[in-house]
Amino acid sequence: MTAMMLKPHYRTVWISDVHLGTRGCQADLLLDFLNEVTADTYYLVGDIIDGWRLKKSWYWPESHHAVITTIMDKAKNGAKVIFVPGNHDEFAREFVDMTFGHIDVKMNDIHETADGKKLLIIHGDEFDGVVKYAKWLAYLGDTAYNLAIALNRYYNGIRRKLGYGYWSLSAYLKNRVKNAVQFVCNFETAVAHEAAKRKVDGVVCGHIHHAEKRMIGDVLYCNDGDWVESCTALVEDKNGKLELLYWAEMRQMAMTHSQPGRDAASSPSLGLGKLMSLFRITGESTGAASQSSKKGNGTPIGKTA
Ligand SMILES: [Mn+2]
Repeated sequence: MTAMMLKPHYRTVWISDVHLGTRGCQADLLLDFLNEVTADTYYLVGDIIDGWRLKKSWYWPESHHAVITTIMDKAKNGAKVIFVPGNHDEFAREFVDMTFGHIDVKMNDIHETADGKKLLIIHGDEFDGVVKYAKWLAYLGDTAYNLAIALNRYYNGIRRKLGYGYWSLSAYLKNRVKNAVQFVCNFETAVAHEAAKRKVDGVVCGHIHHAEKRMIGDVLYCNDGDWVESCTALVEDKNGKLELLYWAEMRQMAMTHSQPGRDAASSPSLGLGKLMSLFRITGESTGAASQSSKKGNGTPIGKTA
């Protein structure tokens, strides 16, 4: 618990797949993370703002806006902030090599750790096509592999011009749960392959919402996860040591205690049968049951809930 006394400071922090502008985004947890953790350099590794979803329907609560202003404040106050756009915020790819409010926009980047490791920083969506056809590409070799990456870019460019959304790997995975493990594995291999080709020591990416840090061949593969489900960040300490932080788990206790209104919402964990009997008892004692029986729809429990 002594760690709670001092706010942790890191040399570098990587976050991605925040999906601001969607209901799934865990903006409150991310704000908590940004307030509790400081760093010299922040990498925003894509899909920070969900432009696709915002185009369909506008959803922009205060907490989502606060994430942007908090990051911009950090940049203004001297932290280095580098934004590598992803497929969901690819509108920002038009501004690559420009600076906005002290935030550098880059297509990709090379980060050198304190102990001299070179890491390629990419979002990772360019490998979607490779992941889909990984088995054939393994046979066909590097030329086919490079062609697949180019085709993927071309294909999504056409889709965009026709007004379709980006082909989403995560949505694809959710519909094919059985193959999800294989697909994640294919993605990781494809990204590591690219890093090896570029002769770097490792790679940091996002995109598949699956935090990971492991060696793939000679390449250190890091995925900083997401802020929709797992709420994870990759961090580098002053010695160059890399670590994944599972913020939702680390802060779970503090967060549940700071939300007093959550007791009612968590009661379904009692089990449905128990919950229904609870409603029946309270319904009878307050006379709600007799009211609903007058309506004659016979579902007092559903109505009171
Ligand atoms: Mn993505």
